[in-house]
Amino acid sequence: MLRTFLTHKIRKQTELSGRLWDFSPREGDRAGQVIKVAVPSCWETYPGFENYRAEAEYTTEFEAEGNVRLEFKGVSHMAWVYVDGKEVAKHYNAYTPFDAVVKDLEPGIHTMKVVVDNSFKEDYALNRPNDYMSYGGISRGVAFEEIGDIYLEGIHVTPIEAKDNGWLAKVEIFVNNITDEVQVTDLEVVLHNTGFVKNGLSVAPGKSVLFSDEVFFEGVKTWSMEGPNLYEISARLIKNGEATDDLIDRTGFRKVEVTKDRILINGRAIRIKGFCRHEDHPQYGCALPLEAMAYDLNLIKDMGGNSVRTSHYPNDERFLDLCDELGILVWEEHHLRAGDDDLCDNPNFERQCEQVIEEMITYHYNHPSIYIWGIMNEFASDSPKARPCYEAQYALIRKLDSTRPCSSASCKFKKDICMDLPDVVSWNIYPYWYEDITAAEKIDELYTWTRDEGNGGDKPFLITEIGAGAIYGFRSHDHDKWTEEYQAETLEKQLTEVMAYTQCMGLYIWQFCDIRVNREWFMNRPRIRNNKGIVDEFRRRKLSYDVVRRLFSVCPNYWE
Ligand code: ADA
Repeated sequence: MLRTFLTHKIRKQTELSGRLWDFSPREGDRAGQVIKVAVPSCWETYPGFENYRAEAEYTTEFEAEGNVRLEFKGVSHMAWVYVDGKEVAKHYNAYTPFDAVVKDLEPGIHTMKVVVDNSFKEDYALNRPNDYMSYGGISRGVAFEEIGDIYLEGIHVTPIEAKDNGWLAKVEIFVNNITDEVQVTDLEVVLHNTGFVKNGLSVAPGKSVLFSDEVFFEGVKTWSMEGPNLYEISARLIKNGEATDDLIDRTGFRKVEVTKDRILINGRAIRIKGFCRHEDHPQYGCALPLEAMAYDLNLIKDMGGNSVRTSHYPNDERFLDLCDELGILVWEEHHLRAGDDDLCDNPNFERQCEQVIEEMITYHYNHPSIYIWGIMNEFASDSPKARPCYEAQYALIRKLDSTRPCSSASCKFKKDICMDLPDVVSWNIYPYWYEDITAAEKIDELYTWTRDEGNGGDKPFLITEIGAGAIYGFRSHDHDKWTEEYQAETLEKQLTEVMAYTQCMGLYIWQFCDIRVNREWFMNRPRIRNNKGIVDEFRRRKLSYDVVRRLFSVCPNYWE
């Protein structure tokens, strides 16, 4: 399953992932050889391809006829899709879904080939050697769907207000008419106890909005961390009394607001006890199966965590589904980790950042767990050249979603010139690790500067990274850096000091688990890993696990 729930009961969807495909590298000693591999997967997990960075081909067959919609949840990093030898889609960026419609297929067996490239080049401005591993492969689910002349493309539900016995929400239904003529259809929508029908809607050729209105949903309960109530919304197209297509999505009703210095969910000021997490696992690369994702979230919950930051890219939708179900808040961010302002000279840079933002918000809009959108982690927020990128990207987010705040995790400290732009001020700090300073001093210095000189006003103030490294199993009485003892003691000090600073609305630990990094990052990265995980890459608990658990567990989810 591509999600944790069924998205169609009428439209026939067939999953192409969850089976073996043919894989063939295009370069190196093995160029042209074919091996059978499971999809989804990363090729770095196939023997002999641990460091393969080039193009490769994945091929499979499927039986269909008529109009077919292909859906890819994520191909890392660039994808070209061919059906029966003809290019039908081309997509940049590993971490967002994309689709393609192929019309009028003859009945029978068809071939699908996906050419995948994870190389580093100027064309892929956001895919660079980095402090995490950028894997290659069809790393998330794939399906094909049989569709008619018009099909439901998306549903957005925007909760507006809780009423006595339910919620008022805006509902938007998006439809795609793949013919050259106007089509007429009836629409039926159901959520919980509320259903409505619109007859005789006319749909112009191309993509359009079929319905947009405010609807009162009677009897629905509010979504919260403690009560993650979720509801399926089902839309159906009806012609001559028969359902021709359907789409089911899931949402939760809750309100996110930013007050002077806090973020409120349903009117209560949230206190973030979070973890930054990369999609990374020694056995699966970034293509974690559902059970491995659920295991990570169980560990996070066990430690008393209430939030995940999807550093540094949009995550698999099934992970977001699980967060919705478990009441875990999500900071989701587009794909970028650090870089100098000369990246702005790359003509692809801004366009690709905006493309990821657009796809992330369009596809992930209904997840109640996402409470904030992030952009450009540790980019050049100290540079006048980069400032227009921040302005443009915040403007785009606000245009696409006016209900959630936005922010950017900065490490530029007193040189930052973009603090006036976000809704929330966010800092990545490493006291006792990269900097010989206490966490209390560092946070106070930043808080005072943000308000007095940094133009940050009195917005909510958040620590988006704090942590220290430790090699699993490296114990020593000298308590030096890289020992589990040093990490545990450092986390104890960092968390205690930051959590005592009540002006700060919370923190994200860097990071949940140890991760593989690109081999170019070997310096300061023993084992070619970023070792700041509270658990190691196999999810074995370091000494700091119990420290975090002790401190997070007694800290409430809200400021009150
Ligand atoms: C930064 C960055 C992370 C990671 C971290 C570290 O804050 O955002 O991706 O590289 O530093 O471990 O140094």
